[in-house]
Amino acid sequence: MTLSAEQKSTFDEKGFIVLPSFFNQDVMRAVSDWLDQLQDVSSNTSAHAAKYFEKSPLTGENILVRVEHVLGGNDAEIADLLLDSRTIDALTTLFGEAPVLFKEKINYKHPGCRADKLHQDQAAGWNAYSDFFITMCIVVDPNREENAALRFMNSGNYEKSLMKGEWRPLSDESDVSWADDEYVMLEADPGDVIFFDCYVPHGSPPNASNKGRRNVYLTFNRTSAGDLRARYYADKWKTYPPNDIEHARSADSFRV
Ligand SMILES: O=C(O)CCC(=O)C(=O)O
Ligand SMILES: [Fe+2]
Repeated sequence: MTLSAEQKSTFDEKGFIVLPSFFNQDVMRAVSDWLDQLQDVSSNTSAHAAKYFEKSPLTGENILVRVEHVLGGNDAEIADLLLDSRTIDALTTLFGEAPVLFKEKINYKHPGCRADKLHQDQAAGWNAYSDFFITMCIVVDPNREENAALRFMNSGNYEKSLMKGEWRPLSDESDVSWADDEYVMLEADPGDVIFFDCYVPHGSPPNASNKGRRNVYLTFNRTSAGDLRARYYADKWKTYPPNDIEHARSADSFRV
């Protein structure tokens, strides 16, 4: 999609833009069905998918919180739907050159899921790969205040570099007491998309409701930085491998 000059300057100033109804409801139904299949332990639709389970700090249950590395196997149809020419055009405008996929994940923010503490994505070890990334967040289920809608810094008042050390959140709070006037809550509907840079502070509270919400996060780098995905995942499997429901990690261990 061709972004306007105003959308581009908003992105440059604030580090994010919201594009309502970027994907239509047919596409979102297909994405929702795909996420259901990925979650189903008995189905083998995507043998390469890496699942992450954690113990809920709210309920004590072991729950799925994330699936990574989901494009590139037999998910080509979904990849075609999501990485269509509109997506590539928008990213090309925002980067100033063509994008390459760096990583992809689905956050299953099910009831009981812990907070995503306030953070910059770049702090998740990404400096080892490149100094600039843009993530496309695709909203699959309604994101509302009650089910832990994302909060983003809305003032542009952040540095385009790490504001704390690697792996450190910007706030240790699990609630969103950090989300003052400088932040905006992004309630959003299926098909809405948020493009955001790797430095803009954001996070969400625990999901204390009985309504899950799933968002897909596709992260890209500039073509000039190279094709980094295989190296990123090879490194990740060594330091933070997927697990299964019987070996759920504590919720304190989570990473971006
Ligand atoms: O889904 C969320 O609430 C936040 C996810 C996030 O920021 C991340 O995984 O980096
Ligand atoms: Fe994040």
